[in-house]
Amino acid sequence: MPRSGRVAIVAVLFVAALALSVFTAMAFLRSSPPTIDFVSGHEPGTPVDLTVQTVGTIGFGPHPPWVSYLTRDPAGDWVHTTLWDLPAHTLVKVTLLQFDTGSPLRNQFFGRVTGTVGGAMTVNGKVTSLIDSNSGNGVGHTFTVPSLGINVPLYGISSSSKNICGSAPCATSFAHNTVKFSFVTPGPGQYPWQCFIPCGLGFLYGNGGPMQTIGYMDGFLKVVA
Ligand SMILES: [Cu+2]
Repeated sequence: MPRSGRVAIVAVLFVAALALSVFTAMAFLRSSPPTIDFVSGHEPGTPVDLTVQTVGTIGFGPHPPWVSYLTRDPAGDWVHTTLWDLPAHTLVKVTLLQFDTGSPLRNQFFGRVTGTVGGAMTVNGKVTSLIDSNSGNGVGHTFTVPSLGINVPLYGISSSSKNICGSAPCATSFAHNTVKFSFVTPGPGQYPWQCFIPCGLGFLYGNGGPMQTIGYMDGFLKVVA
């Protein structure tokens, strides 16, 4: 091959590599999940209704097999995100639809409900403040805001359920547990929240992948004045 031909091939490969790098960088920058706005139009003194779901497999996006949270926006659409703008000093009434199976906790501490109004939650309508994960279906995920002392263990569905949801968003016709609790937002600030069950299957000790990725098992309460 003449020298000019080789130079042309190297040049083409270089441009292709450069384009791929730029594309990858842009894809990374674009990948931050959206923030759901619960502040605009909020009447001071009234509670905010927050509905989220936990799923065993998200089923779409860059990591279809990963576990994830999803959030229902004020228009009623499910959005793949864990970022919420919330008004300060406001009661947040959470409905959490848990579509995933569970397992015994490695740390029983996370079986206790803390930091919610009344230190309790309801699971399918029954008031409780503790899940003994060594009996029944175990715990699938937690909703935990460490800086606010909030922890809510999410009771798993039976692994022998016939209608386990395989791809999000999951309709309530699939096997699920309905968990309800309330908490009061603090003053303005960014408060990280996450699941504390090592639910990242296939990662070291279950703590990688979705456990470290905002939009899946981590998020932020963006509390604004
Ligand atoms: Cu989890």
